[in-house]
Amino acid sequence: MQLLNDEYYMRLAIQLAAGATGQTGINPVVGCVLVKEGRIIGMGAHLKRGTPHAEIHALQMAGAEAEGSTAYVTLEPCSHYGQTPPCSDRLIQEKVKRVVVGCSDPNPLVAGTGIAKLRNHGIQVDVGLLETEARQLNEVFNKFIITRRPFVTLKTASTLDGKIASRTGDSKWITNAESRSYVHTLRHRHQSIMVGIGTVLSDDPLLTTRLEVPGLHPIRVIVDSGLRLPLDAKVVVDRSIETIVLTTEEAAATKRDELEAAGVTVLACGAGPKVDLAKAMELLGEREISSILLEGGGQLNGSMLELGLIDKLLMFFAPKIVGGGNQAPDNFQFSGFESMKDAIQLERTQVQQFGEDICIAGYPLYR
Ligand code: AOF
Ligand code: ZN
Repeated sequence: MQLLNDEYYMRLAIQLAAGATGQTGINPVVGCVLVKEGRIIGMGAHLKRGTPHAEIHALQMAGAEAEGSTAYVTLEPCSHYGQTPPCSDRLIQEKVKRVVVGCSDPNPLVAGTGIAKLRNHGIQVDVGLLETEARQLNEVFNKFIITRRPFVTLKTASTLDGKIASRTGDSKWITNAESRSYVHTLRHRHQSIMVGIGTVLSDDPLLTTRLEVPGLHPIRVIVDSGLRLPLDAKVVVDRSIETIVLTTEEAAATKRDELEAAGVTVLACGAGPKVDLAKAMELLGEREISSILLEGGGQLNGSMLELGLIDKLLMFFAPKIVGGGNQAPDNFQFSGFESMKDAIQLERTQVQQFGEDICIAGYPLYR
């Protein structure tokens, strides 16, 4: 049983924010709970970029009751004019008495100025309640707002011996139905999904979100140095969401024109012969893609890891062993390290089970 205290309301605000993960684009998810005299008088979450912030929804619900209340907000109230006016001004205007903040806003346009403004108007501001949880909600936003580069989450699905197919190429299915449906939730939560051309040629996937209830489709990003993408591939023919092909400046202009005529966006990343993946991150960032779910094959996974472009790993393991040596592809293909001490280490690891499958999450530490 949870105690009725500051933490109780902040947890509620965190839940409200978390529920909107995946639908705010490059904006953070934020939750707000307004409390007065032992009662919740307003609740809100930021639901979509360009629409009101969490605090505004909560204040709207509270109406005149907001005067003298306490606001629990997962993120520092903003102080700038973006697509919407500053929340700190509105909290001051509505005469809120105290504001409890989960974590400060890393956006250079805010970065402490929202908190300072509230304090300058005599509002008590307590910062850092459930800070780790509040910050974790926005790991994508926290990176993007500073670097303008997408946060990349690698998802793999392999046998316990790290194989993503048998030696004959069979891969249906490795993980169980529960794991696979969670992957569709992950697709909903990411702005884009990235695979290599090898995956498209061998599986002809659709790469959309298929769940029990409708979800959002991620923008499809295909890494295809030689523009081998067939015009009749599902990712070209299906128009439910944009498809972006990452290629190089030396790719054949005629194929490029054909793909563009079919509605595909083609981006040249470097001179070639291989796609410059770091440049690709820059170009996707410029298009306001802040999150990528990487579902690559071993080659793309290996290259992305080697370049230090993966921010988080979610590795699903089915409790089976298929063997096959070099003929059966691995999770990662790259030249690797001579010494174990140089291996890429994950930190903040977590384990989750999906039936008999195991998912290991962690953040790679690059030296
Ligand atoms: C808040 N509450 O619910 C959110 C905040 O273009 P705008 O007006 O939507 O502003 C976006 C910025 O505002 C975003 O980058 C982040 O710094 C902050 N988001 N702030 O007080 C909210 N979503
Ligand atoms: Zn705001």
